[in-house]
Amino acid sequence: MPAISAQPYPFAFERATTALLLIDMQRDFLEPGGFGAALGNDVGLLRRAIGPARTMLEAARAAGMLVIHTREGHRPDLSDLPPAKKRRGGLACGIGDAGPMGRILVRGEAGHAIIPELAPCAGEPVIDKPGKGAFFATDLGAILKHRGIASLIVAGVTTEVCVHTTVREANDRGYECLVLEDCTGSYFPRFHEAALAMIAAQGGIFGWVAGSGAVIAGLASPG
Ligand code: TIU
Repeated sequence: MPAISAQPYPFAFERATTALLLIDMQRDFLEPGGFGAALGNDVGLLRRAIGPARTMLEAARAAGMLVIHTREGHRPDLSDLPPAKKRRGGLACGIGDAGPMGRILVRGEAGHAIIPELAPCAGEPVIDKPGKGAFFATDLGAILKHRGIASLIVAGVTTEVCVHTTVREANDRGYECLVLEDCTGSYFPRFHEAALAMIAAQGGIFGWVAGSGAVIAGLASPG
């Protein structure tokens, strides 16, 4: 069992019972013309996570760890889109509306896809989620249970929104969560820092925080 350097104290995990969870690394959040941009954000701020996340993904695959991807989005008929979520922000071009990458946050549209750098491989579950948390209204919990997963190494965007909501959900369900500081990102750098600090504060109230290098070194160790 590797035990890696992390905040607030070393994180121990078994390869066989740990999954890498990549949250919402979608074109709609990371490329111009999608939901992130519609909300007034600079999508470039998220892109610094792509390189480290790709290296982490390749290491997890090489170690034989389960990799799970999530995508935030809605049915084409928008029947799973809460009216409150549609209304929020009063956007001229919001969820379900036509943008440069197709209808925003709608399943099957170009913008809803995971960015090519982190495209899922055959056999890697992809969870389509209508909310911010990856457990809400999805079969993620069942998949983790059937695979015997106890720990989650979490990457993706955005740190304080979908990553945080998912880690909070996972923590309440009994999972040990490690959040990767260099493989997550926010449109607001100060929110990224605060969100990571909140995970590890109070003795790891939600889990652990580490850089991907520590995890990759741990996976390479014989332990
Ligand atoms: N707006 C924002 O920061 N995030 C989202 O809307 N979704 C995710 O974080 N995936």
